[in-house]
Amino acid sequence: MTDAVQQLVAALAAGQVEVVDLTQPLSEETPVLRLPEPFANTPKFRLRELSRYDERGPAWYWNAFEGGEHTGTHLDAPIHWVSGQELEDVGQIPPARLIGPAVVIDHADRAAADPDHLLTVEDVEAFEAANGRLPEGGWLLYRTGWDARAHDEAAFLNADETGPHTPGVEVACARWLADRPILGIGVETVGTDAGAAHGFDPPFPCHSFLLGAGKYGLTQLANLDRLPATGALVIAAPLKIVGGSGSPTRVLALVPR
Ligand code: 23J
Ligand code: MN
Repeated sequence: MTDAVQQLVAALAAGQVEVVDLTQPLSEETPVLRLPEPFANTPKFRLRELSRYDERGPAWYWNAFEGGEHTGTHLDAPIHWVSGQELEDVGQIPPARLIGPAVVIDHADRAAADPDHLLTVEDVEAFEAANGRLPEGGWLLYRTGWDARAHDEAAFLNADETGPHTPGVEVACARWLADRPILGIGVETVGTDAGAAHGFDPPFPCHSFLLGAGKYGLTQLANLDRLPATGALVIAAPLKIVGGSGSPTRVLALVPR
């Protein structure tokens, strides 16, 4: 008899478990959210070279980096939103809550037909009827195909004179998800809310309801098309920023093969 961790080690070595990287590359090209006036905006990710085997450091290469907490693939902690202001900051999230099962709802076809497409309660109930309940202590990952645009900021943000047009979640669905026993929602877009969600009632309902319920958001995910509808295990590892509202995050999925 081997223990569960040894079984996982053996399954990884035997190729019975694949590691899928759900993280987008982090660089100066990584698209970031753009809020309208008068709101403050987040800086882009940037590397500043300290030395590269030169007079500043003859045998070593290293950089300083800067960027917003909410840059690229990142986690939103409950304290990010006013509704969760008394709840956890990103450094306080219990580590056991950074590992959990995930299900994938795939609306890539619908988001391709309508960039303002919204997930509804009925959609999630139909998913549950076919696949079982949303996982307790796990993620709802919402595939929209938007990851294919992540290398092109204009296509990714998809803004025109009426504002950004990217898929998201209906107000009633965000309210309903906040009552489920999930860790939170993960998306492929720049934020967990739809591009048009500044005009919803309440504005930014995913942020408002889920973070207010102590849940988390994961954004700018990649490779959700490589996950099964159920059965993956997700590891989301944000930096342990003391007092932070969120952090760039390495997100990995373990998938049975
Ligand atoms: C601040 C204000 C609005 C939004 C956001 C941040 C995010 O999407 C985020 O990264 O949390 S919509
Ligand atoms: Mn965020």
